[in-house]
Amino acid sequence: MFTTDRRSLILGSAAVVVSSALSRGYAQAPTGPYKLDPLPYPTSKNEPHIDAQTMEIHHDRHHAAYVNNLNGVMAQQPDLAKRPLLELLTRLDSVPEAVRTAVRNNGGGDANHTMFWQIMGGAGGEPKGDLKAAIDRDFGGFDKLQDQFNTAGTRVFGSGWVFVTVASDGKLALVTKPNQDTPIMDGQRALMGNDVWEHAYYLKYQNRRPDYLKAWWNVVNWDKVSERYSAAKAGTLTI
Ligand code: MN3
Repeated sequence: MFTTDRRSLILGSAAVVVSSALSRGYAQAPTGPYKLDPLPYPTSKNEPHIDAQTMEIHHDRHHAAYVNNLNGVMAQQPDLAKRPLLELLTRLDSVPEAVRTAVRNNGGGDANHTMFWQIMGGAGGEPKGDLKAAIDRDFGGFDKLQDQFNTAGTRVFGSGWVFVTVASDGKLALVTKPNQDTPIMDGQRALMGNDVWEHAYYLKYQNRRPDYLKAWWNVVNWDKVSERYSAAKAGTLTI
C-alpha cells in the first residue's frame, strides 16, 4: 500500500489518485465532497449555436471528470476537503505539492465550468445598466469588448480560456489562461469566460474556433453576468 500511495504522490495525477483510492477498498470513486450540479437548462438550450450533443458530453463527461478527480484528491487529503475551492485556488502554494497539479487542473476545471454553464443558456443581445457602463468605460464599447475577446480567444494556443475579470471596484479586464487555470489563481475574479478547448466546439465547428467564439455571444445570459458583476462589487462573488 505504501508503494502504491508513494507512486501516486510522485505522479501527482488525479487519475492515479482515484485508482489508488479504488485499490484501497472504495466500491467506486469517492462521490464527495464535490458535486456536479445539473445544467441549469436543457442541453438543447444553446442550439443552434452550441449543439445539444456538445453540451451533454461537455457537462456530463468533461466537467464530471474534473469533479470526480477532485474528489479523488480529497479522499487522500481530508484536510483539503475542509477548505473552500475558492481558497484552494487562491492559495495553490499552500496545497501539498503531491496534489497541487491535480487541484490546479481539476479544481480550476470545476470552477471554470460552473461559471460557464451559469452565464450561458441566455438569448445573447447586449449587456445593460451598470455592467454596460463598465464595459463602455473599460473597453470602449460592447463591440470592442467582443472584438478583443474573440481575438484573444482565437490566439490561445492549444487548450484554455478567455475571461473578463472583475475587480471589487467594478473594473473589468481581459485575460487568457492555459489549460484549466483561472484568474482566481491570481487573486482575481472571473466575471465571465469562454472555453476554447476543442471539446467545447469541435463537433459543430471542427477547427473553426473563430466561428465558435463569434456564435457564443448569442447564448450569453446577461442577467446572470450582471448578477456576477453585482456580486463582485459586493465582495460576494466566489467562483
Ligand atoms: Mn471544457
